[in-house]
Amino acid sequence: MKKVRKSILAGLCATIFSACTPSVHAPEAVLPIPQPKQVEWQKMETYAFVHFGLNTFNDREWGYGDSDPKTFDPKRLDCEQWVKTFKQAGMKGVIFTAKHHDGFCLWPTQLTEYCIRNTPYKEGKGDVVGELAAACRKHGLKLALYLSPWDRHHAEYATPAYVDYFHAQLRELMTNYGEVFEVWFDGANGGDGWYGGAKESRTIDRKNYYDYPKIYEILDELQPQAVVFSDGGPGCRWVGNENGYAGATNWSFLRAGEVYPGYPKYRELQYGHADGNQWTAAECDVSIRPGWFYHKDQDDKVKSVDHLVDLYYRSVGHNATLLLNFPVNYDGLIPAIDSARAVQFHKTIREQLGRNLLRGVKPEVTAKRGGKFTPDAMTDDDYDTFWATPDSVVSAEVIFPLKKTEKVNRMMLQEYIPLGQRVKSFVVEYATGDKWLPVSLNEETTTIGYKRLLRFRTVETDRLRVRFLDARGSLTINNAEAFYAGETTDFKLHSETDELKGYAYSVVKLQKAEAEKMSDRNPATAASVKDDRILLDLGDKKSISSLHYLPDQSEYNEGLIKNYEISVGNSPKELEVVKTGEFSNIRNNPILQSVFFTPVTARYLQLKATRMVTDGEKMKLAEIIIR
Ligand code: FUL
Repeated sequence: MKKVRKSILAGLCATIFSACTPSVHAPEAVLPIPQPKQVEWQKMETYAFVHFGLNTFNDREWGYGDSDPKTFDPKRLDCEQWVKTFKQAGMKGVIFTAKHHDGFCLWPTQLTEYCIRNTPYKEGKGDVVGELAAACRKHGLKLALYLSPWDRHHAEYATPAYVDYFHAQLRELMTNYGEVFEVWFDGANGGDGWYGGAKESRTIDRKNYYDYPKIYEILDELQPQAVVFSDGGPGCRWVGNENGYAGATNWSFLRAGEVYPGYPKYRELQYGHADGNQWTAAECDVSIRPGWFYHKDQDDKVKSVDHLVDLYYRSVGHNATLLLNFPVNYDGLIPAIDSARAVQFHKTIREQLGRNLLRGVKPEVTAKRGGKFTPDAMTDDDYDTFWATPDSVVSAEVIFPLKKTEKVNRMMLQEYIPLGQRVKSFVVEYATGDKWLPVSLNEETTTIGYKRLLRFRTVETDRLRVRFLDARGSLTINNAEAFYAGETTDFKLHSETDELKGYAYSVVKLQKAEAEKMSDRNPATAASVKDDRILLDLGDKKSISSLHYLPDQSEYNEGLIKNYEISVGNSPKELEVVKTGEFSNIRNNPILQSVFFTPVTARYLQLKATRMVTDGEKMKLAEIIIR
């Protein structure tokens, strides 16, 4: 009802305004942009993975391609049990291993005998893909399929004949089970296998062997709505780890053609390519147990609810999707403990993010485009309305006045990605008295994308402020929400002792005895620095994303840095600034100061004091930690 009235009103206003004011043009897209199917895919947010097959019955993670099909004998297989679990766990779909690397097909394929037709399951009449597809249809869950390009069973693997087989197999699978939302091509390939009894190691040209252009043609013909997963997409990309999280900085772009299965710099996939020209958002795959397939000895290693909740914030809340794997056991069921954890995980997220403190509030902004791109669009419930700044205005502030003073420790922001991902840097603050202070986070606030969730130390306030500092184009923010999640255990700000762990370094041009005072993990000793900067040498290139600075802790807190500039590089002569800013409130509260920046790989880091709290004073550093 609300929506109908709103759209009639909007229509009326549009007619009246267009009669008397020049119409406000919509922001231009900032390339690359997603295809509509990629937007729909990202809106799914969480979906399940199922690894099940001969491996399950042979206690293997990577079958060699020689396990006997007769061992596949799930006595109580029930795809509806799986699907009901996923529904209760808030999942929007399921991706199933129709064929894993061992080459065994869980549907009655006509193309190989190494398939379910030759198993005791339903006396060879079973079809797990078909049964799962039916259960999904019945309960309203989307289906997707994993088809391993690497096939350790097939005698002709590594020759052109296998590629023809693989394409025909894809065609068969994509024809018989209705629409799929994604097709999963795993990156593992090559190496040893059974290969029809040859038992040897075979290598392939990882970039060209499978003829991906042909594969895309097949999929465009048979499943045009499906998003294609592989290490480098093109539909969606691997996130570069199997732990279930994306970088806090996460661009939904890749440089087209650069990433392929086996890409050596795969850790970049956590962050995307900021200068990429192809929209390929990240998918975080992780198993609820240590292994992807079921192993009895992992029954006591199911991830805790806190762990899953933490991963949700670092996947969905980091502009990616969460693909959570359930190893089905040899009965053919998801074990009770796994489903209980998954359902509780979903319940916990719903509770934490249940009461949106920004719903319906009127945001105050420093830049307006006008027309329907009003600030109120950020706090309505409509995905497709958004606040926009005028063309070329890439920074602006938004104040969200709450209805009353509230405890707050979560914030959610969304950009309207159909027009591109834009925001490069932002800050979240809360009002206390007449001051604005930054909220305490444990990660950098750079990108937003489809969705960014922030967890921070609880504040009590009646106003929140987001300062958008930089973007690739005008701002297009369609949603802002804030919550009090309770005092939870999924999120721990690094404690002081955690913070004390970091890379070893030496300090260039500083006496060793003095330098040690800032790395001795003893807050009572502080290094005096004559210059306005220090250069730390990590000895080797390291992936770094934060600097932690404990100011002098002596009675009068000497040598406090007020404004800083951090630069990094691989030679002392070529340093690039990665972050500038101020250590807010350091005079009154000289606690550990943490600066997070976009992760970079570098050997040197320079901290420069561009302003001291007391002019003319030299820096004194109790501890400097680099992570
Ligand atoms: C990996 C595979 O090699 C694993 O067996 C599993 O399927 C996982 C999801 O992807 O690369």
